[in-house]
Amino acid sequence: MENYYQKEIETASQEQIREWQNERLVKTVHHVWENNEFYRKRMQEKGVTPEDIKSVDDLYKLPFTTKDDLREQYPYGLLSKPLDECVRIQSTSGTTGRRVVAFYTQHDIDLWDDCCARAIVAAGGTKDDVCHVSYGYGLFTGGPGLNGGSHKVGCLTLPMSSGNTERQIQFMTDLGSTILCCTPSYAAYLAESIIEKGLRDKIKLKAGIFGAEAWTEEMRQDIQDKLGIKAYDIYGLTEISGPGVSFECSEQTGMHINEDHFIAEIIDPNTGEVLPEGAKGELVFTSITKEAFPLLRYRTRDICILSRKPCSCGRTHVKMTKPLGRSDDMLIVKGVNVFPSQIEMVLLQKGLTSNYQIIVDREKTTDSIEVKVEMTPALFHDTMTTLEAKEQEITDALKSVLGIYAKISIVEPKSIVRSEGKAVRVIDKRNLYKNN
Ligand code: DLL
Repeated sequence: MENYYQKEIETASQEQIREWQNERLVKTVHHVWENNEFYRKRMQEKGVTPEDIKSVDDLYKLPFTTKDDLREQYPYGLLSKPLDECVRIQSTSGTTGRRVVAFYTQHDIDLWDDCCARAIVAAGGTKDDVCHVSYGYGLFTGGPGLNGGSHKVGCLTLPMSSGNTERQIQFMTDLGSTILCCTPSYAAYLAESIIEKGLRDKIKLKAGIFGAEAWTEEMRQDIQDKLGIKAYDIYGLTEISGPGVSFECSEQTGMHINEDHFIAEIIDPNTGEVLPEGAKGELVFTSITKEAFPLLRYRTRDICILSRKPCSCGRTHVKMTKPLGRSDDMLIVKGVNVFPSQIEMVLLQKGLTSNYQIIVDREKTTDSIEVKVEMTPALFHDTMTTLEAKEQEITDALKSVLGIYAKISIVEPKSIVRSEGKAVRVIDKRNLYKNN
């Protein structure tokens, strides 16, 4: 326990954690009530005032916040601090018209960095490590989050960002990277490339901090074996700050949620009812230390289970399972959040119908997405455009909306199987949630 980054906080008693949460929740509720019209109205609609919230026991009285709220309030509607006190914006991956932006004061960045630093320390990181950050930098939170955490731990930080695998491996061998931070699929790709190049003996990696997308235990084992490291999961979402909302410790049996900053609840996604510990349901977070962009009861759509079983690492903060699925239809393809509705919008704009199917697959370590859509009579009679040209036009339009390449196949009318119930729009062959 020598190198604990914030030991007093991470191993605090349940009573102490509750005390922090009670006090910070009350403060946050007053803060949004006084500084954010959206929240004030929402609370008034529910007949709640800040005086009704005295402790975590009153949390259920507060309204939920959803991704749609964030989209509708884009860009400034959920800001709870004057813009001139904010120093950073980050955004979810994707898309025109559906962007979600999050704002940070310097205080918010400091706390986010702390959360990521805890994750690095839990993976065995110290100031003597070389922390190789291959999450994307920019609007995506992965790069900036782990970068900040690595600085706090005092590691030598390599801000590699994603891509350019040759250069990644060269720096990794030349500079002796010891901790790798990236998506699990990129880690698997890097591992394969390292082995193919015969460089396995030249790397000094000891740990990996992998998240931002679902991955299975088999994938963990495979990466661990190939790279000779211990692979740790890390979870987070842009709306709540980014990576580091929760992270794995040496036990590798779920991720500790930073409960001094976030209150977690599990709800029934259909009724909104709060479920007891151990029940499977949708994870909801209330951020209790953020200034610029605090969220009340934010519905993550991630399906999880919480556990307060004592952990051998000594940390007392509640653990969440890996996400076991989603309560909406969001896909994560090549690390990018994709909603089928975005694809449908493009198809309809291009004169096609909603008879389409999205097939997501993973060839070794690379995700692919194919959209099959039925030809319409109008398209059929348009002798001026070839099928290939139309496919290309839709591919380009999808690329600009999704930010990733999707293969388009225009197929015969009525060739996509009709469903008697809900249409099966998405076939995800990756089975990423299968053994979680
Ligand atoms: O993915 C933040 C992040 C960056 C987390 C780097 C970990 C490492 P978003 O792009 O907003 O933020 O996507 C958030 O990704 O609601 C989950 O569905 C999914 N997700 C994140 N981490 C994990 C994980 C970042 N460890 C959405 N396992 C979340 C499974 C994850 N899914």
